[in-house]
Amino acid sequence: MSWELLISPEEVDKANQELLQTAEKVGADTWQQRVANQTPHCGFGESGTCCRICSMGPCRISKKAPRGICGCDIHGIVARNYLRFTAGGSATHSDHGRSIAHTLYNASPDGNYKVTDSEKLLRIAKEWGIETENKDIYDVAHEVALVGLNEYGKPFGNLLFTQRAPKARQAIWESQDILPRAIDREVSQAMHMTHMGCSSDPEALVRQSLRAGLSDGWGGSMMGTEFSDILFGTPRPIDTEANIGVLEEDMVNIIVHGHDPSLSEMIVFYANDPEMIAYAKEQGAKGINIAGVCCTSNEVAMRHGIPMAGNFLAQENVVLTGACEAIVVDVQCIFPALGPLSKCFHTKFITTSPIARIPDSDFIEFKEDTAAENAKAIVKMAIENFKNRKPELVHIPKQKSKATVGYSVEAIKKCLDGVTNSHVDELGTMKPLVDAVKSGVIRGAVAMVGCNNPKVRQDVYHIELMKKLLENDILVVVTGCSAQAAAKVGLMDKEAAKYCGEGLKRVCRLVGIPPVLHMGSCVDISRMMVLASDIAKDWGIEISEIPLVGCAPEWMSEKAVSIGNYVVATGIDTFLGVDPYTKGSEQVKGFLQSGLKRWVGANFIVNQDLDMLSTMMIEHIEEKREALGI
Ligand code: MSK
Repeated sequence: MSWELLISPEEVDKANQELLQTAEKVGADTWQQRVANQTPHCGFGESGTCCRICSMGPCRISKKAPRGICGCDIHGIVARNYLRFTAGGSATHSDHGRSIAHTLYNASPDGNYKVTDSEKLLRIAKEWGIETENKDIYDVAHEVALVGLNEYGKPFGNLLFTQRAPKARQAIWESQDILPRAIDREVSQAMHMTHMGCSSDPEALVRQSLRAGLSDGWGGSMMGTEFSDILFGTPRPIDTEANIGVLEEDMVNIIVHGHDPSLSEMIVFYANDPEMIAYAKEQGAKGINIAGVCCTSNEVAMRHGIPMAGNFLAQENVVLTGACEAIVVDVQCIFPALGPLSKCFHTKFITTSPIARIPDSDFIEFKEDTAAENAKAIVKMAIENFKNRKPELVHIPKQKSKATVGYSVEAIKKCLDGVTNSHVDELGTMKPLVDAVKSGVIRGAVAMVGCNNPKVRQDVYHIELMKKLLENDILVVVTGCSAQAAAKVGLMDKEAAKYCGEGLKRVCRLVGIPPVLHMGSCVDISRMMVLASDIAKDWGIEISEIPLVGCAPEWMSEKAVSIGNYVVATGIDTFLGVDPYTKGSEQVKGFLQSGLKRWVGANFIVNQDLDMLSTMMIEHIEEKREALGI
């Protein structure tokens, strides 16, 4: 099959090379150089067998020294490291959710943040047993936010959102003793268990990894997603463009990067302010162009159609174009390298959160009550910086693709309803999709997520796997940097349906969707959990029986490990292209890559070989079909 519509990896490499030439010209440091400096990596660190939890060490486990000074063996050390990795990710996503909950708590009709999706707000209030009759919508919002905030530290009971899962899945969590309690408690317990002199039993440590992960996916992340929808709108399909070519040579380019939409929404709003546009023109630009990087990009693309400049490993590229007036960041996945790099150009590197303080940046603290002034000041700063561009350094590679993004669960159901008229309740149903899978028109689905990692050729694993799956009539749903990888090369263009197998091609054309569905940012993997739950309920089977697998071929962050834990604990086999520092222990590897099947009906599969990954995913989906007799 020739995929001539798509931008090829060779074309991407060529564009990257051009930008690296600019880096060389200005003496800038780039991640490509730093990877070379850091290679080879430490073998102990890579296998998870270095322990620095107390100050007696660090202890490195080898044949000659099989135990740490406290006597902990290799399995305990690897499992403790794994749990700490998970806890870091769970804390990060959940704190993002907490900050959105605070924003919702402070929303007011005449304030900076308002309720946009009152339907969703009322639905969640009902779900949580909050009285709504004759109440002002903002009173309901504050009550919902407060109940959400209590989910972080409530002393008793389990997380409310876990009740969204099918009963059978909830029973598995209960019987395996991994049903999450308060969100902060699971992270705290993870840190306590891994303190010197506590747990060294790998099974107990892996079990807590699942529970801490679940408190993220069915707690903090779900809160982040749902409350963002209430505040900024539930995504609906919208057209946009992606890749570095979305930067405009004659406009003020402002890049938003990070994760929390509270910042980017305000920047987008003020960049469209006629007063600001007039000011940009006064300064010699044709207007203001906002583009996104990483998950912030997903957030504003799916709600406003803001173009996506790139994913994680493209963050330095936007500065290297020499045409970036400001890169504005909030939290997570931000290279500290942006500080010194921006100093080689005219670019303003603006940090906004006390959680992500980075040297060589301009810090403008973004607060809920001063959000409008903060956003205006940032946009103004970028505009005034336009005149400082060095024309001899400006080079924007001409690469961009069309994309349709914004497939929330609600939007997917609406699209399906549109063609089948199967509308059964206010939210629609997954039945048409289930029927397409049952009949074999679609063989199954893959949820592809996660980052870039220089251990893997950038974006190539994401893209090549997607192509193989689409040819085999397997629907691909994506989030995070995987979503941008797809959008950048053209896989979210509805025209790309022509490359799918006959069945999937028919479905895409009938429903009017691209073959790769953009479901949002990293916290929006919680949308995928709801999707899987709704499919299981509408089909009448358990989640682990659905011909569905997860895949994070280029993952790199602690958040991705937390995600992996909750996706597997939800019953979805998950394929990884990068090892989570566990290969040092046969026992831990054994739990993660097979033992979990007995506990939760799914496990991890780790394989660095691209062809094997795709073959195994397709086989897995076919095995599930066979087990269902379809
Ligand atoms: S931004 S966690 S690099 S997906 Fe969510 Fe991308 Fe990974 Fe960050």
